[in-house]
Amino acid sequence: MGISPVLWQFLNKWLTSSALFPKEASTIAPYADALYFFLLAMTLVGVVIVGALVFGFSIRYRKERNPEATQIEGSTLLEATWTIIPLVIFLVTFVWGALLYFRIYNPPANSMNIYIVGKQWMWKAEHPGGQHEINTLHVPTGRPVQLTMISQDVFHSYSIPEFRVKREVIPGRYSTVWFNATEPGVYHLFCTQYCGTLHSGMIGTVTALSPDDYQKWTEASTSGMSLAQNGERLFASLGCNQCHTGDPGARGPNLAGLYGKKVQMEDGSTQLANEAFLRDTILNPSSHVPAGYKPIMPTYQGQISEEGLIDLVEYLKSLKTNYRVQQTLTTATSTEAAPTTPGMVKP
Ligand code: HEC
Ligand SMILES: [Cu+2]
Repeated sequence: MGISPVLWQFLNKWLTSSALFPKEASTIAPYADALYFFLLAMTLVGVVIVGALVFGFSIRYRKERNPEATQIEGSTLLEATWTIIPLVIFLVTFVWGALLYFRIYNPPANSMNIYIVGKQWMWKAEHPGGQHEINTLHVPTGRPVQLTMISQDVFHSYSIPEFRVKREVIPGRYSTVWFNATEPGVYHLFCTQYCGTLHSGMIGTVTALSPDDYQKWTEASTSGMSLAQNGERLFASLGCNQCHTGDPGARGPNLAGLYGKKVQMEDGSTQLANEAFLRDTILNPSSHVPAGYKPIMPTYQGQISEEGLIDLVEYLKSLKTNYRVQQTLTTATSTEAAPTTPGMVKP
């Protein structure tokens, strides 16, 4: 920051208290603002210099004082100056912006993950413990929170101005963003991508709670089943376990420990088994055929909701050893008679 911290705090306080600027409520916010104010300051400097020159020259070289136009052949020094100084400013802005970009788009490895599903016209949030929310999001302060987001229909954009968070939410693909909330409070949540008639109503609140209060909130709003447990039930009711038994001779590959691995594909390439990979193998299995297997897995396109896919992905992520796959086989027989399964697409 170019200006003194005291002056900075004063300016910031004044801007937020006069409602000209959203509060800074995440660790990234001061950094985003510093760049923003730098850009603003450089723009003002440009406006002042150009404005003063236009104004001054039009007086100094007015017709009465200069009836005959003078031809000036140029000055290398002058031209070099007005090229090099802006170039340095732009390069500084570029490097600064790139560093900030990487900070904003690379979640720390220890972030907790919350899923967001956008649809016309609401925001659904799914916590790992199975808590569901609509148009609200509860997060703890003081730790990095990653949002893994996807849209069920059109493009949306998830924006929390006080956290300086804004990211596109795209149909068919996970996008992520992260923040570390610094102050407990209730903040605005907006959709910032025009998404149809009720776009302006696609708003909500983000509640940042102290770690203790967050703990209490998760306990109070639990649905009894974590995402992975929901996924385990889906895995059984969709018949995934008929092929993915975890046995060496099974028709489908063993899924235990798959998450985070580099998978050797039939065509010789390798693919990283991340969330996007797991989701896509369920929808487009033929584009992810591991070496040694035949493309016999059916596609589940149109049969599982986005929430169901999240449950399955969380279940597959939780499969560290073969033990749970085997356990699923027993669960399968006991849930077979269940009439409806959460996560299935409603007809
Ligand atoms: C008919 C048998 C069959 C069923 C049913 C089946 N799969 Fe598969 N699965 C396979 C086979 C074979 C492969 C590897 C070749 C391919 O992708 O088609 C595979 C691949 C996968 C992979 C990638 C594994 C890797 O190592 O790259 C995942 C993840 C997966 N299946 C999950 C599921 C889930 C979740 C379900 C249920 C919604 C399911 N499968 C249902 C046979 C099946
Ligand atoms: Cu929207």
